[in-house]
Amino acid sequence: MRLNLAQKIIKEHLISGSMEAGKQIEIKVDSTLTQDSTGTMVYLQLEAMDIEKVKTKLSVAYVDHNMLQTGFENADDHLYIKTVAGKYGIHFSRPGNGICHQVHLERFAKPGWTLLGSDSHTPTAGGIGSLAIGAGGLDVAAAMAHGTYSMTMPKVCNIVLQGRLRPPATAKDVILYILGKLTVKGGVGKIFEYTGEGVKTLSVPERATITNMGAELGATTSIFPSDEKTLEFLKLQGREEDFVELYPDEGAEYDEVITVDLSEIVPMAACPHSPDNVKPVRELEGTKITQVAIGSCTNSSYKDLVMAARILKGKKVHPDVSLVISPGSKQVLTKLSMSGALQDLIECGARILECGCGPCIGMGQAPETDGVSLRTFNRNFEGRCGTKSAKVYLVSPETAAISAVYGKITDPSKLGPEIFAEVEEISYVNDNMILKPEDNKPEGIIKGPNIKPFPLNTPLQDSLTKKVVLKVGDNITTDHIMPSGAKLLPYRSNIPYLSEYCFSGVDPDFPKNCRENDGGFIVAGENYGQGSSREHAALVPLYLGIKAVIAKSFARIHKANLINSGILPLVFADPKDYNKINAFDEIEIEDIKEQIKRGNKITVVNKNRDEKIELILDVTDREREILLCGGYINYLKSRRNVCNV
Ligand code: MIC
Ligand code: SF4
Repeated sequence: MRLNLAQKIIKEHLISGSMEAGKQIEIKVDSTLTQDSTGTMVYLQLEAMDIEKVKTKLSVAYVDHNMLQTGFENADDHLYIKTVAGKYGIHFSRPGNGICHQVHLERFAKPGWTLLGSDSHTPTAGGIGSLAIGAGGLDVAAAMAHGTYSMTMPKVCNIVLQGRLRPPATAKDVILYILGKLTVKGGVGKIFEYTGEGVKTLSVPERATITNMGAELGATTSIFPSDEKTLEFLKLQGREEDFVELYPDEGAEYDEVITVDLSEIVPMAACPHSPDNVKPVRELEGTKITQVAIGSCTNSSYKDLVMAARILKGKKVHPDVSLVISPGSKQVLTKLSMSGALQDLIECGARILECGCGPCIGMGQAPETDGVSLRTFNRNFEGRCGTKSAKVYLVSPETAAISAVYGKITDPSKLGPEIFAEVEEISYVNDNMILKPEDNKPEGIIKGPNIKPFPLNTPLQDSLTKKVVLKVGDNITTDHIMPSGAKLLPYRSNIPYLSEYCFSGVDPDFPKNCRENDGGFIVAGENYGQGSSREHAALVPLYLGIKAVIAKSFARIHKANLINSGILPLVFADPKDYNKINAFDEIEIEDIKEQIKRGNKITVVNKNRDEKIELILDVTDREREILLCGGYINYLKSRRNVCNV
């Protein structure tokens, strides 16, 4: 059989199952990454798994999200992660070293390897030919403990790139264009595999911009072949020995084929408040802006920032605009200073932030009331920037930089050709902020007072009668469920504290209603839980007593997080039945264990209408077991009796 690239890598790592779309498979995990805002939970869970050392070939713990240290909380988290990394044989990337995905691409990611990360943008490493998947914390902890990961075999969709980009169009515009076509749920259950003549014209960081935002499509991952461009990137990073050439087999088959002509791509922007609300920049020209933010794991490579510097050189940031720049890695920042580009950025009036996620996750730089912010990031959900009334547009660094000068959205097409001369790849290497396990020998694991135990569910009851404590519409994000930002991120290790803010932007009474009704059910529309991998969006509802979410459909990582937490992800057999349940209706699920054991059909009764509704529990046999046990940790306990939580 002629295999595509995704199938080739999966085949090489397959432990059990068959590579048929929709079937359960278990694969070997070569490497993992965590970041601090999901990492504390991951490591608490890893500790509960009672292992000596990680079973992966490489695991890296990054600190890049919770970088503001306004109190002891974030610093406590950093210290906990550092000590736990030392104990289990995990590399520790210190605060200041950069954003996990950018640093991983530069220093660690390898073509042909599997990577599981507790962050939804882990597929960034698909730009170098890794099969890189974002997952919930428990799955990543389990991958470190056992070296394996179970998932549903996705469909593989081929995106054939033809032609070459015509400046000022960029890789960011390509993925925005694809998002506009396929929408934020267009990738659910799929891997996007890029092929075609156009691939050769894109550098590894450009490819990584595209695979990074595959997360916004809802895809399991996205991947590029490993070719001469990959070799060039690895060589400049002193990692030539990590190179292997990887292509799909000649005549490989795909479940779907989409063709994109790079030469037709023009500068694009995702308008408020969704990454798929895409328009050509020229249609938005003249929109007044108040903030420009350049950076994030999508667009903070050396080339991205050099392009911004070239455009801003000798100019002045518009008086009505605040321009902030957060470089993706310490290597990028150092190289910018060596090449003089940093000087151009500082001179024009840019505010240089430290290397990290920063404004992308609302860690500072929240815009003013009704502000309009142009960002090179990947998500523009309402309120994510820290200001609910702000409007966020997602664009390329080129569009962002020129707009910062004019104070309004500006099409970069007016820039002269000299701006678009070739930019050399990042050739600078410095790992002195990466602590190797052999150099990190803590005396013990240090847990400050902010670090609280994670909540555990109880095995499923025989029947459940609960009120619908919340009814929401389509595309609810994990930012809606468990908001982040500078005020809440410091409490990612403190579920009781976070629970007071669950759904705070949607229904501030949600925690109270859960408490007064002894938990309950949530009813939702399509694509519930899109966005981040944060399992807090499941752990906090678990803590508040949520037993099931009944939705028209779910986003992949969030569905896995609900199952791992022992919360039932139920889907309406007929989406129209969404209208048959109102907030505060009482729903009864009788003989639930028996129903789950029998198959995937679950019948519930809306007691307020005395009406039966058919639901589907679309899970694998393993997931069925996990739900019956009341979540993954209980499942592990029941199987191996090794957990000491
Ligand atoms: C995000 O971009 O939303 C985050 C913050 O990186 C999340 C992880 C988190 O919530 O900590 C993600 O994308 O998974
Ligand atoms: Fe960090 Fe933003 Fe990337 Fe998430 S999307 S990893 S917050 S830079």
